[in-house]
Amino acid sequence: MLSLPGVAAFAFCGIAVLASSSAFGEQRTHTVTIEGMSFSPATLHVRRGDKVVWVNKDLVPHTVTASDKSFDSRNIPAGGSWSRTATRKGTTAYVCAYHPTMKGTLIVD
Ligand SMILES: [Cu+2]
Repeated sequence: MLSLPGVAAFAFCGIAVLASSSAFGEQRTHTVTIEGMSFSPATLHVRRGDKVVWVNKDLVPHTVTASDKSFDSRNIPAGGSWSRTATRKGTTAYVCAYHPTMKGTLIVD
């Protein structure tokens, strides 16, 4: 009988560690390069809590604007960058507001 609380505490601890490593584990940073009027990679797969940096290597400004308006970098000047932390699970398509043929997809698990 005395061992039961110990087992329960150990099990709870294991669950807590698993939960924290999946939802709030080490934050990773992913980079999307904007170059030649396109996003590369066009489709990026990240985990919730990860940081995504868009780097504009073109000589003209661009934006990173979600089709559902959930995020919008506004103007990213030539040579500039913009970052955000992925907080919401799901798939979000985005475009450059200046050049709507530039399309990207952010997938957050
Ligand atoms: Cu653009």
